[in-house]
Amino acid sequence: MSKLLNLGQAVLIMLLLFSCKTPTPKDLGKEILIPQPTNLIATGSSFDWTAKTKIYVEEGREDSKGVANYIADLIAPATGYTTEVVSATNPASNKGIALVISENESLGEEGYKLTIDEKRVIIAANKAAGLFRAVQTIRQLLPAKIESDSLQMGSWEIASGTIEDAPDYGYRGAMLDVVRHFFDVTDVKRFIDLIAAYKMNVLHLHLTDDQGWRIEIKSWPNLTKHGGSTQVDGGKGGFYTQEEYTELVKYAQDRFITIIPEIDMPGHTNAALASYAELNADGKARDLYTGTNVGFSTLDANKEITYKFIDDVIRELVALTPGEYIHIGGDESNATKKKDYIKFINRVQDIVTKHKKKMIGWADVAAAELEDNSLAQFWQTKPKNALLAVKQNVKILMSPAKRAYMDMQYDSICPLGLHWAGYLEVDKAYDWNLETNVEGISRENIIGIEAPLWSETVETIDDIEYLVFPRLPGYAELGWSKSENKNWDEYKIRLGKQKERFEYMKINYYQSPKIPWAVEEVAPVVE
Ligand code: TNX
Repeated sequence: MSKLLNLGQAVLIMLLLFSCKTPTPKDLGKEILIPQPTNLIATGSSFDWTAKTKIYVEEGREDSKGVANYIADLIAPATGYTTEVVSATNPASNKGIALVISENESLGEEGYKLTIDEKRVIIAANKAAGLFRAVQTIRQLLPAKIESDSLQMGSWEIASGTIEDAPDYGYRGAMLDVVRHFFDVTDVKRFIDLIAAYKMNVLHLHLTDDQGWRIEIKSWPNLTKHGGSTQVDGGKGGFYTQEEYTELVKYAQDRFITIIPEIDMPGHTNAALASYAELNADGKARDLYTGTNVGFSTLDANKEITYKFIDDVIRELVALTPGEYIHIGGDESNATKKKDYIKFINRVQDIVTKHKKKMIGWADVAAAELEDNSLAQFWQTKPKNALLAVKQNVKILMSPAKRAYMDMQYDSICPLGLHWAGYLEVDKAYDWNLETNVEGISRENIIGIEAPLWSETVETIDDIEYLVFPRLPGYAELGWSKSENKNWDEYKIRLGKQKERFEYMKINYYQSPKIPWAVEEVAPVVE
């Protein structure tokens, strides 16, 4: 049997190697891309990625080489190709694929220019992050079966033309709650891969809450030892060692994604309060908590040990965090007196600043005196707190629960999720603009978009995928593409044509009845 398979594979590879054909006419304008790029010109032909195609990078550019290896590895299982990555003084002078850092400032941090003809694919960007985003476009220009993890019959043609593209917003993220249910390193890497495919650049990890503490803090070991030992409904919980967390940070970095860690406080702290008696106002350790209520726990704003504890936690976390932000939560501190809450947030902001990071908090933190470079994350159904933040000249991260909470059920029969902010079908999740969502919060106040996934009802990676897909590509587009180019009736057709891609990627997606699910049109093959 295995001999037979080997023979079959060998024949397939021979066919692919020796098939020599004239370029297939293809219309770049008809290709399905999410997010929609800024500018696209089609030239009616195609580039054929064959077993002989090489990827050229500029000599000494390890970052470009990393991107080249990433796409070479990504296409390997389906094509059977081992695409060679070659360093060259002038990559674009060779036939094949060239990655070029052009230092063209107008392309910004993540913009790119793709020039595709019959002989070359030239990917130019100002920074390696732009090359990586461009490679996601290339991925979507290849047939859907490129996503398969087993050998597929080619060919692997990319429609010709040019694409010039750059994101509208610099912050495009998703949040994963790894507390209510714990997700291991493998699951989080899968989540990172999925958001990377749609050009997102931030993963916010909600690492601590009432039900668990999920990041090792060496100076306070009981946080994970005891505080990490359970989860919602009493499962065994879990946590990341600092080494595992570093591995995640690196995995994300290789995909030009920044991990923003969140330590939620002063509320949502039962796991810490259960781990260390001295953190409680009455000096008594709390019991572990496996329910889903919110708003009952609080650190004591009036005890010095509280700030010593936070300083240690932030110091250790900062050492693991290359990104510029630390998220300090600050939501639903219903058990904290208002004056204590304000004092607490002000002091925690000072601690974050002392460790040379900027603070993000859920918009509730706007009750305190925020620094100009802090961020407030808008989530509530009413924008009162977010407007208070704007008054303080603080930028807003848009995550309105009614539109952007991926843990909201799609409809009343959805087997997973909550509905306190309403049901959230795919159309409602897409059909809004960041700039017009709240009166008084406009373009200049907004840093970007983040779609959170809370995990009270979410237990497995399949559950994650069901709630995240197909809403997430829409959030990615809301952050990337200019709002004047957005239109639900047009978008839903593009989304529907992702069906095969989702299936080859083995994504457990929700087959929303709002979407005209369809297979991709196969381009005519000219012999
Ligand atoms: C509100 S959003 C919360 C979370 C819950 C979520 C469930 C926010 C800042 N707090 O603690 O998990 O609702 O949707």
